[in-house]
Amino acid sequence: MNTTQKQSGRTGGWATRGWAALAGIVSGGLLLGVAELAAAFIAPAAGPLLAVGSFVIDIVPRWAKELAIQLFGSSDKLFLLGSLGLAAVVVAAVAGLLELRRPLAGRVVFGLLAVTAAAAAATRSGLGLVGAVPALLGGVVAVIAVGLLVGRLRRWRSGAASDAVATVDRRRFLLLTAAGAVLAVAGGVGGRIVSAATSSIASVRKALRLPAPAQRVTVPSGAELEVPGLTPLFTPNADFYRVDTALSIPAVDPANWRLRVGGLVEREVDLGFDDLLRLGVDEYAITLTCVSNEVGGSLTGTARWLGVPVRSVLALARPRRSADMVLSRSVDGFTASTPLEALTDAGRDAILAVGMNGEPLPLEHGFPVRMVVPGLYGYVSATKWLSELTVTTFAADQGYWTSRGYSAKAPIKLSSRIDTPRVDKPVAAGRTTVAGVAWAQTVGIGKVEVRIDGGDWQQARLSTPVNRDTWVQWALDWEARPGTHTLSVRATDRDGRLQEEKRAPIAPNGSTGWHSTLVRVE
Ligand SMILES: Nc1nc2c(c(=O)[nH]1)N[C@H]1C(S)=C(S)[C@@H](COP(=O)(O)O)O[C@H]1N2
Ligand SMILES: [Mo]
Repeated sequence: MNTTQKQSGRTGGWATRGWAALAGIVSGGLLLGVAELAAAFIAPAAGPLLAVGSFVIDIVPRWAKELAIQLFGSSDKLFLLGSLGLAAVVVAAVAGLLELRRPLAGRVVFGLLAVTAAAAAATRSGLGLVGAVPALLGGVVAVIAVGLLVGRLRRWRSGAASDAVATVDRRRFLLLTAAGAVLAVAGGVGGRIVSAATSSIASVRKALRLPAPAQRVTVPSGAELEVPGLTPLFTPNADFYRVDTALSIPAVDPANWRLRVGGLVEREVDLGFDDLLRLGVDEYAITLTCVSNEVGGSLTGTARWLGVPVRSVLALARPRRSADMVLSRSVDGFTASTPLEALTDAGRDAILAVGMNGEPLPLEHGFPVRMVVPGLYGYVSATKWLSELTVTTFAADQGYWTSRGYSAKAPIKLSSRIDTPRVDKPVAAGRTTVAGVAWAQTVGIGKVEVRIDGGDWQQARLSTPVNRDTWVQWALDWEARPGTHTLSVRATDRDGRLQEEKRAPIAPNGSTGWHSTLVRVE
């Protein structure tokens, strides 16, 4: 074999391209690894994956977000990060190939990637220019790495005057690539370890002692029907649905937490965590519901919230007459528009919650302070990681989801759901119990009816309601005959209004329709 053959056969060959792609992937790994490590010391949100991910969440169209929630539920963010990671691998491989074809081309790609991620981090994380540092550092390392690795590769595959020299170049390329890969992984893992060690918020939360409520929720007897498969009256924190746009959970230390109340007020107010608690904490049972909950869906849950009435805080600021809305803001930029009267009405328990089911709020549910307003969908009321209340008007301002096509005002719609039996679990013929939950926050459930196949509507028995803001459980005994049956449910609230039968999608202000399910009896 002579040298010229070797040259054309090698640099253009598939093997060479494979090595170049690998060099690109290792360089991309170095970009991420170095940036994540640097971000661990600065702020987790400044890591390129999270920064670009947050940016994507804010710009993707509504249907894509809905689809993601529908397909992946609470794992929607894992899916997003996975897709981004996959895309990063592909782009990095292409950058390696480009660098092989034309020196500098791959370096330019990594430079552009780093600048994009840096811009996303600077604008998204609220960190400003500091947020750009990790991605830029990672970018510099990746640019150097891809130049070096592909340079070596080119020498190995083409320049060799003799096989001995080729062997040396080959060894150098492989060694450098392996070293790069090890460094990339070490950077990523190191970043994780450092951020776990420095994110002490979990331990701050654990150590936090909240005051005992002056008034506790009293649970009447008969509030819980004992039916296997039925949703419990209070949803354990670990099972409580989670919906938010936050890729990394904001870390807010109650010691540094401030709530600023401003806008159309007589007096601006700035409260710390203890100031808030001094206004008086009580316990409230409230069923929270997401606008994205489909008919029969599970994006709803009930907790005993420990909190302070929002009206106590607003009373300090004294809203002006001209105001009709409060825009609550989270440290992560999310906002919700809530009618002012829903927050000042003494008959409605709108609260700033600090506790959930006997514990401080879990980090993912808004630690240390969130809003909870009975009767309004979460996106217009339940701001987590709360930082600011701006008293304003619906004419002047709008919340996060309103600018993305959802209604500015969104009361929760009267609804009911069958929990058992389920379509995927056949039941034995004979006496069985159909059961589920129904909710009409602020009004209360008056009646729940069940229809089996084409039969008459039969009235179900109801659990004793805790209050008008929580769901009730319902149950109906049924003599099940073998075969396939259709069960349907509908509720009527305490004002005598029947649940809407007509199907409506979740956008722009919540689904409607009676829940039905198929059951196999054997
Ligand atoms: N900061 C922040 N708060 C938020 C959201 C969010 O995306 N960011 N989502 C809202 C929505 S749409 C709902 S339904 C509730 C869900 O609260 P949970 O996750 O505690 O169940 O939080 C609300 N508060
Ligand atoms: Mo929601």
